[in-house]
Amino acid sequence: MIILYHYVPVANGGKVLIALHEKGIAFESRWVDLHKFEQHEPDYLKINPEGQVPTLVDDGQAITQTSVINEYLEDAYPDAPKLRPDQPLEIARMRQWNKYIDDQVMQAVSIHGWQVNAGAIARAHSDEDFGRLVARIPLEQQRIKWRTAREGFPQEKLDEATRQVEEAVARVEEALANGPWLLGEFYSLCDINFFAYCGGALERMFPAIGNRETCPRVMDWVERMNARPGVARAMAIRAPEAA
Ligand SMILES: N[C@@H](CCC(=O)N[C@@H](CS)C(=O)NCC(=O)O)C(=O)O
Repeated sequence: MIILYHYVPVANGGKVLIALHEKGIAFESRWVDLHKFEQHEPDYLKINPEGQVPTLVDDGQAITQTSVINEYLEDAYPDAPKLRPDQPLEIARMRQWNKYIDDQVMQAVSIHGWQVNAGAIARAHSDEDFGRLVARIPLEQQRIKWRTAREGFPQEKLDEATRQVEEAVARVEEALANGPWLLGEFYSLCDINFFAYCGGALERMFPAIGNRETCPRVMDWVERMNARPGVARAMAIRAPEAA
């Protein structure tokens, strides 16, 4: 049995939720509320010692890191619809996209997400409470990120992140000339990856970049993504009490 520990269906959580729904793999959802810092609770740290979501637990074994999780699903559930091509060269192309998206695009979009969302969560706590919550975070880089989000990221860092998003969207716009998907005819994990971290939120977070004038092919691709039943089902997931 699969259990997925996750938060809202965007970014890292959205990426695995979409893959599971696209593949039609049954799973149990366990909500980890980042607003309540539940990802750093001792019980959750036993499942994922890095204190991050999502974590997929299959038959009692925990798997972390979204791109690893999504490729695990390809290997462990070969009868489910495939989201990874068969040919070695195509697989390499998919992984090149995934590496670029994970290492650069996710980081760039995430700074803006942290500035707005994590910043608000962090500022809702008193200095004392916040200090206590941050002390429980296992990863030093995450402790730094939470503290920075509370104070606000430097403008140069935000501007550089925006430039990287612009560059990524231009790269995807160019690749989609041979669409409809990033690898051409084959819909794959790199479409899901770019959508979860950037494409799905592009119009809302970066309206000056994500619009029909600057990137018409990307905007059409976002529509195609949203029209997929697996994507729609994943995006509709809400906290248990709000469902
Ligand atoms: N590289 C990790 C990143 C996971 C990650 O950054 N998760 C975020 C949620 S979108 C998180 O848990 N943030 C809360 C925290 O770090 O305290 C992956 O791909 O799974």
